[in-house]
Amino acid sequence: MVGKAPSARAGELRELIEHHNHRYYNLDRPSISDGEFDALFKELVALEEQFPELADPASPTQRVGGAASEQFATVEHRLPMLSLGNAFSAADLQAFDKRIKDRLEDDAVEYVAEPKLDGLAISLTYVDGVLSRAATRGNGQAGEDVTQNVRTIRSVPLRLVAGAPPPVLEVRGEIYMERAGFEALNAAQRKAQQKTFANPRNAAAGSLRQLDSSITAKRPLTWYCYALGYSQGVQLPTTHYDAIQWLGELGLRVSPEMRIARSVEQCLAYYEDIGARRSDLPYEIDGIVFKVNSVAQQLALGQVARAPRWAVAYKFPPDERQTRVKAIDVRVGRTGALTPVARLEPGDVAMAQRRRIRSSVDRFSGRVLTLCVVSFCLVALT
Ligand code: 5U1
Repeated sequence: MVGKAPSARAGELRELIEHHNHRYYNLDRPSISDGEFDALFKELVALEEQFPELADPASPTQRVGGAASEQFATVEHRLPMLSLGNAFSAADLQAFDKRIKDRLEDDAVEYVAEPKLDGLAISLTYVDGVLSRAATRGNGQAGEDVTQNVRTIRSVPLRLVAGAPPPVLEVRGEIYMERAGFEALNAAQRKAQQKTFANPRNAAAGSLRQLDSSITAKRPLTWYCYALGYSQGVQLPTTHYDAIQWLGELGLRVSPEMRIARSVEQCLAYYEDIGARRSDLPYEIDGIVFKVNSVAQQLALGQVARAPRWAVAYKFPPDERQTRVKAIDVRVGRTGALTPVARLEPGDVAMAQRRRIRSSVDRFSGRVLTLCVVSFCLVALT
């Protein structure tokens, strides 16, 4: 660092580290070796130790820090975080397309298609390009402040990379765990005789909601952003597709699978294509999200209840893996309530399958309960 002022070198190192982080985590295109990256990182750590006045919470050295909290603070969303209506068949999707065209009185509608990740919705707010708040969806109006934890996720930039950042920019997306990371985490949990997670979604949720961010830092979480939230002082793109491309240029992680579909037939072809490749993707998805591309058309369509009229999640059928119910234990609670618990053969049973088993067990439970009430009445009468 010959001849350079410490503050200038620190700034340069921070930019370089964020740039290489972005190439590594978001673009999958590293241009330096791990050793070279570590050398830059170590140089910055040493510089910040030597000159404490250079401290900056947005420095890449500051991802994990602060004491464990007692609980998460509640934060209001400036704009509600909406959920999505569902489609379960091609006919549902065609009906969605028709509703949109009828309402707009316009047949010129383009869609943006992307996989629906099975994770947790998140809102990230950048103020002057610096990550200032991360909040869960909560009830859509207010969520939990998980900033400390989200800061530990390497693919979430602490500072936006390109040019002059907008004064306020909120982005929304999904935090998730890739299957490989999930398997490795469960193997480590088993080895440490700690509880394992049922699926990547549970693992992601459990990891994000740790009160001690140093635990979150060890979990293989990542994310994709899929929408803009509240913003100030910036001219936004006029299509959803361009907005997401712009977020990618700012250094945020966006899905490489996002495509424009110019007709409902193209939407259906996309759904089939991703469906066929679903098990090859490194993460779990439960459907495809289709959104009207034009922001002007989105505004004209508006929303119903808590879901926009301009977007839909076309769900995949439940995962059909087979397992055997070995036995059903009926547990009697303190109040006399009977809870049937299915004992399954070991193996990974998808969530949906578990839900179906639960509902058939619930029906069984209803019958057991009726039987017990009838027997009780008979005993009481005799
Ligand atoms: N890919 C994707 N997932 N997802 C979830 N896009 C997307 N959009 C969402 C949600 C809840 O909501 C929009 C209304 C922004």
